[in-house]
Amino acid sequence: MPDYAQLNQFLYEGKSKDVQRLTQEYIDEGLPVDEILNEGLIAGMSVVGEDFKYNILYVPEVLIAARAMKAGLAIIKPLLTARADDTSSSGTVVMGTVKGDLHDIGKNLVCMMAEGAGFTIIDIGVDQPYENFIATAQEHNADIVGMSALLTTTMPYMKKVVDEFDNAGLSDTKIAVGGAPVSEMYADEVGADGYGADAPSSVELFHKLCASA
Ligand code: B1M
Repeated sequence: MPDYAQLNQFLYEGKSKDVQRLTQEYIDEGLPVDEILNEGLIAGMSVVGEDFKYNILYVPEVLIAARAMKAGLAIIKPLLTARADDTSSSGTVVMGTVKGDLHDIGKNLVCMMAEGAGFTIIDIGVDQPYENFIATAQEHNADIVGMSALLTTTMPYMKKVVDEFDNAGLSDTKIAVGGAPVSEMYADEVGADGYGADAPSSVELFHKLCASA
């Protein structure tokens, strides 16, 4: 395994072009994509998160680092979304970040991996009210609705969405939740059908939820 410190550092400094170049170099060298993702990109973003927490970094720097993260993910995306068998869909998933919340890197990663696993993904983006989750799920006859929240102030909105699905008579639609402050226990508390800790486990969860539908 190479020393991913250089990639971590480029991400921390928000150097998008260097992040893209080095990510591509690692792919060309044949390094495992999940290793580049976890050790290079996600680990770099964790340091950003820590320094943000302790006011060593501020919103503008974090935004630039997030842009660099997205630049790296764009290089990896084709490898994550390439399907082994693209003839049939494993199921349809509507994914979005809840109202009031603008974080989308983790959600996007879940979308990419689920797409690679054969799911049809309808990504409705960030800051989404329950009405959009419901309307999109109905329009696409979704098997699963996945919600992301990164803020302790926005995670309670997940319960609102679950409740509104029930009120609309759509309790058959499986609801999955995730995001850094969310836990299995919280998922139970809001009445969701499952919790995804990270992108790979979310894909496993989607398979399980579709099988139990
Ligand atoms: Co913000 N931010 N941020 N931020 N930000 C956090 C979340 C924070 C923990 C930072 C900190 O203090 N250490 C903190 C929240 C504290 C809290 O709520 N208790 C915080 C704050 C406070 C804020 C603002 C309020 C700051 C301000 O304005 N003063 C503000 C809020 C804006 C808003 O949303 N209304 C804000 C803004 C921003 C930026 C815009 C600058 C930027 C987001 C850019 C973007 O997403 N396009 C940003 C970032 C980048 C972060 C951190 C540093 C990194 C998040 C990230 O992308 N991680 C974050 C620190 C942290 O999380 N430690 C932080 C990498 C990503 C791969 O991981 O998103 O956890 P994650 O996703 C994982 C899993 O959680 C899971 O799978 C993913 C892949 O493994 N997952 C799911 C995620 N969603 C899922 C959905 C599923 C399943 C699994 O559905 C089924």
